[in-house]
Amino acid sequence: MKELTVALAGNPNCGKSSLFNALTGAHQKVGNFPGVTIEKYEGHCDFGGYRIRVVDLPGTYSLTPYSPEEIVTRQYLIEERPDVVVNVIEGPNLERSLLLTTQLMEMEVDFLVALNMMDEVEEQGISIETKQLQQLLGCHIVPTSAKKMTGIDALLNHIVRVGTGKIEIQKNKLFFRPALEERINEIASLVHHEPELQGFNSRWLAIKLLESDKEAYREVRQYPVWVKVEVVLQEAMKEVRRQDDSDPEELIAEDRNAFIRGAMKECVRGPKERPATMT
Ligand code: GDP
Ligand code: K
Repeated sequence: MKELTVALAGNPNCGKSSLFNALTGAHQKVGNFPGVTIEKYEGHCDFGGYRIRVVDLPGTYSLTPYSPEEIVTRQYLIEERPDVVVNVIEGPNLERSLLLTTQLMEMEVDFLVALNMMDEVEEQGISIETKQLQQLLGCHIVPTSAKKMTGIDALLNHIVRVGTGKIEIQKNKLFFRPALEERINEIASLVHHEPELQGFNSRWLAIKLLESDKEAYREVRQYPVWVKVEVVLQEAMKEVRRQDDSDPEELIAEDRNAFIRGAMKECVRGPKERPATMT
């Protein structure tokens, strides 16, 4: 049987384990991620002629390299390259969830969104324009409830279609303000031509360097291209300090948040206000 590898990524308490259980049932085992004591849950199920191997990544809000959970998740995505990443999102907490989503967009992984806790979304009278949100994120969105066990087959169906290339992923880019874009492009084209860095998405690496991401620094510093990259980074820092009294890292975070707020404004209504309770 042909195999597909799927990784579940999402915030803590988004319902990842519940969804993992719903997808893999009794076919599970637990181990550890290499070098750390974080448990690695793996399981599988057969669907549509494929054996789908599911890995439950640790819960994270972001992909900066500052907590073991974030490091493990990021390394897994870069090194293991699963066929499909399922970004599990907490429907009632969409805004907070989208920070991780923007970072998956930046990594340009093949992902789709499981919009989980749809039962709660309905209960709270929240309406989410999934079509519109799909357009903005450039990925498919499958509404699920791991609690009510709804949307599970639709999710499996999408996993197979994305994993086998039957659904094209748009891979929308998240664009930053022009001054940053210019620097991102400069750095990306430098690292793109460094043979030792071919395994990385150069735009992503450029964004990380501008964010002063220490893992990205450690990676790029090893190679001759660093001399040129460092010059651009220093110019960028100086320029941003002079013009905005800020640093690139902060502006990147601001632009990401602006994208998220825009998406919320366009796609989400509610929750419905409940009648005030008499006291
Ligand atoms: P994880 O930390 O992402 O693995 O999240 P869990 O699977 O442990 O779920 C966190 C909490 O959310 C638990 O209390 C689950 O029962 C609950 N939960 C998970 N999925 C859903 C869902 O679709 N709807 C509702 N209402 N609750 C859910
Ligand atoms: K949990």
